[in-house]
Amino acid sequence: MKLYYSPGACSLAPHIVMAELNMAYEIEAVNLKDKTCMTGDYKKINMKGTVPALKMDNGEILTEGAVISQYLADQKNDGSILGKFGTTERYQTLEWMNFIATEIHKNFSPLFFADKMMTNTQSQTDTKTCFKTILNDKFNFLSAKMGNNTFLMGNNFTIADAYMFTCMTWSKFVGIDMSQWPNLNTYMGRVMERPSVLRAMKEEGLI
Ligand SMILES: N[C@@H](CCC(=O)N[C@@H](CS)C(=O)NCC(=O)O)C(=O)O
Repeated sequence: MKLYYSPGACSLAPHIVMAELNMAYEIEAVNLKDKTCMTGDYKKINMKGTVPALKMDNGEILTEGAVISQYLADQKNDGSILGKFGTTERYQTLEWMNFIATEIHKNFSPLFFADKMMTNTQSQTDTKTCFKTILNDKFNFLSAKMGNNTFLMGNNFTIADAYMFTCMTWSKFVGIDMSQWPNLNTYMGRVMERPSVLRAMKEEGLI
């Protein structure tokens, strides 16, 4: 299978999942500015023009990162990074995935887009302040909920950790200081040490 990605974008999460599961995979970079990839017009692969997209072994394309990670975990189906069908653990992991997609990931996006989408500098500043405040709230919740847990689901690394870690790496680009939540800072360091995370980050040229 092949993952279409942009370095450091949300596509890093399924990339980590593929590495974690030791799958056979290829990756292809997408230029998100002009929506091109090695094979030409990326919109012919994913009409949405966003990453990630996964070309599955049957040639079909799957989009939406949270679902791609779920699909990848189900290929292995050993319950290691996503609980098996019917278990509470599975739905609690998916609960995290939904939270990250809707409450973390998408509240980062305006921090990247504000300068491009608005010409008025005061509007840019106000927009960024608004979304940073929202994210601060989410990280306060996350910090309290996690306490000293090793990973989001306790002792086991799951697809939700791959996604949460990916979003957290964006904090340094938008001026959110993660050191104000020492347990989250430690968590990021712990995830970063995983061989799968290092491998995926190296393959994207991030380290
Ligand atoms: N709903 C999609 C959103 C993916 C998304 O926002 N991808 C960003 C990178 S993190 C992107 O491709 N942005 C380029 C654009 O919106 O033009 C998902 O969860 O996979």
